[in-house]
Amino acid sequence: MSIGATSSATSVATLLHSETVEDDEIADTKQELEQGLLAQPAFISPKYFYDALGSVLFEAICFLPEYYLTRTETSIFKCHQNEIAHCIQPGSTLIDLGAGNCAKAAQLFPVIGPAHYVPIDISIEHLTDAVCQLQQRFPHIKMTALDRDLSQPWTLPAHIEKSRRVFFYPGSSIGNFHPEVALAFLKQIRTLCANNGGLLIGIDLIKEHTILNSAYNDSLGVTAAFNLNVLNHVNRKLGSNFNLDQWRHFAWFNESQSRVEMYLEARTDLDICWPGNRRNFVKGERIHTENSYKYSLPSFLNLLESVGFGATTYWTDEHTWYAVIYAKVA
Ligand code: AVI
Repeated sequence: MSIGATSSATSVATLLHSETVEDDEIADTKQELEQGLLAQPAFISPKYFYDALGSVLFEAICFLPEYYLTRTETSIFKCHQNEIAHCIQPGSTLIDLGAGNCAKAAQLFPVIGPAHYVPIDISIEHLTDAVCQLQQRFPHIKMTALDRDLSQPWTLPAHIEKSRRVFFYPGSSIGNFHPEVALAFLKQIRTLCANNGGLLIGIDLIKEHTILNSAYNDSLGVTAAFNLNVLNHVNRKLGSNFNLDQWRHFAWFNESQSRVEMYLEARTDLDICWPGNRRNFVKGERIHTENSYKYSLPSFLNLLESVGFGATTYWTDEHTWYAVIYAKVA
């Protein structure tokens, strides 16, 4: 009886604590969105692309003929799987950063044979479903799903093995960080690798501008839908009154910054309101939603070296549009 009383008191305390944490998270999100919308020029963090619909739209983008990144990376993994397996010995802890539906890592399981798989993503619902299915296909691999916002400082729980950690960061997601943030991110991974780990990473390379521009302006308009959908997500989080019909998708390769920039452009003068605030946009004014940096292979290898990765092995496709790199701790 007294045990019951104690545990129910504990569970009420736990519930109240988690409700407070949730309230804090909601307040932080609102503050972050409001700050971006009131900034000059306005911006929305690309992490808000990935609500349930946004995650599905991104999966569709990966199948588009113009979006060469995914299929090129997949073909590099396929062509060079033996060499990749040679770099990553079996029995490692594979930490999948921004795992999504876990499909990319799952393709590598038979090749690199991890002992422990640790997928990390901002959207835990999406991740938990994927991990449950994966666990049935690979019952011998221990799996631990973690929710983390990789655009904020993050850590790994103490129970994740320190030795032989292999971080997996495919899809050129590093390109969505400003280079200074990318550097800090790589430094953190280097620290978490301890002394016998590594990083398997995919990066999109600088190439002809027409190819880059069409990858982010596909003819079916899926990237436009992905970009516009962020406004639905913002409306739900902030209580704002964005109407998607009043905005258009805009993306271009900014050569001087070596990045594809995505924006939402107001089709007309607009008054956007949300509880406690508002902002006017004039026709043609833009909200910046994403940067996708493109690197040269030497500059990215230098970056890896500068944060303390030693031997790097890399593989590219026949056009040198994309690179997969395995960087070992020095
Ligand atoms: C997730 N990330 C690497 C994609 C990219 O290419 O920057 C997101 C994306 N944005 C538009 N299309 C795809």
